[in-house]
Amino acid sequence: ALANLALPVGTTLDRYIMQRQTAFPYATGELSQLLRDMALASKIINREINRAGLMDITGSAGSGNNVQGETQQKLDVVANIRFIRALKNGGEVCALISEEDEDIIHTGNDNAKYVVAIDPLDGSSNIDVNVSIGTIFSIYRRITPVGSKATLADFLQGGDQQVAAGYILYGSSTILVLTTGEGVSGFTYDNSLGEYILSHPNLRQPRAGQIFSCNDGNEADYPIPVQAYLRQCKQQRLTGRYIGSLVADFHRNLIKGGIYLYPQTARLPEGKLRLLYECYPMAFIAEQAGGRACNGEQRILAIAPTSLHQRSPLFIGSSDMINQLNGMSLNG
Ligand code: AHM
Ligand code: MG
Repeated sequence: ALANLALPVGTTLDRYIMQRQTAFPYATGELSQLLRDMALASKIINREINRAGLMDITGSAGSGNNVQGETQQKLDVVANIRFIRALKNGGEVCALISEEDEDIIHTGNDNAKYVVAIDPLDGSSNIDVNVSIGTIFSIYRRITPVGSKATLADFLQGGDQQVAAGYILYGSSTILVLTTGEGVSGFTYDNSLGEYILSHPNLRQPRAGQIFSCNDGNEADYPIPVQAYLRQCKQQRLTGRYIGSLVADFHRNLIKGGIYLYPQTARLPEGKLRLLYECYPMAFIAEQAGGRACNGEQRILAIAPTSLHQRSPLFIGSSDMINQLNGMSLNG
């Protein structure tokens, strides 16, 4: 079953997905097609992002480059429209939820088996200033009968039920990081080929690292044990790095080793990040890479969800660092 991990660097995402599918003789290819649809949508977003500076400052240039009939849109709205369209056209998704939409979006493909939760363009404060942003997605097999309309229950299965999750980081290069529950692989986008190429097979997060990432301006609001942990990081002269794009901060810490913290604050008593399309998918990837993710009390993936857009505190990254933070919480 781990055949996919043996694929060499340089393999295209398409071939990787194909190979994976043949490793599962009963797979029908629908998840494979869905992953391809996600990749295609992300290429379109990548194109839009790279043009953003030319499009009248991320708004519309009214040049016909915009999503049809949707001029004067911000990039995050454009990304949302693109992903929804790609998943509708792809046919493998019966419904999705998005950070940009209050309610469940039904694609009309009631015979499809999968539902998707997505943050189409995360790190919105960075869009206008040319700093890295990302897309985050999470995929479930529906639990309602095929042929019926998907319901809330399909989205509130809990993080441990995800069949796949991934993110795309639009950074100094564009990379797609993916898990289907058998480890984590990273595919760097080759612009000239229009292909994602396997560049980071079997990604493993270092057990510890030198980096802590949080919005230090909020420190006085953090729970006392978190403050104590941060004090320790600073006493040990760890490096503070915070981009303000979860995908970029997570990705750096995944590669180099580190911890990302978004605790509850006075202004945001549940934390800021959204459980279904930010915390769950990142937690799935972290655990699959040997890292950990918790909310200060339990594993993120074990949290029982109650609503589509609920928030959660998030502590995620290198296992030893999360363990140490949890130890401080226990000792108060
Ligand atoms: P967004 O979904 O509105 O972009 O907010 C999510 C982002 C994360 O990417 C990032 O880690 C966090 O918000 C930064 O928040 P803050 O500016 O409070 O530090
Ligand atoms: Mg977001």
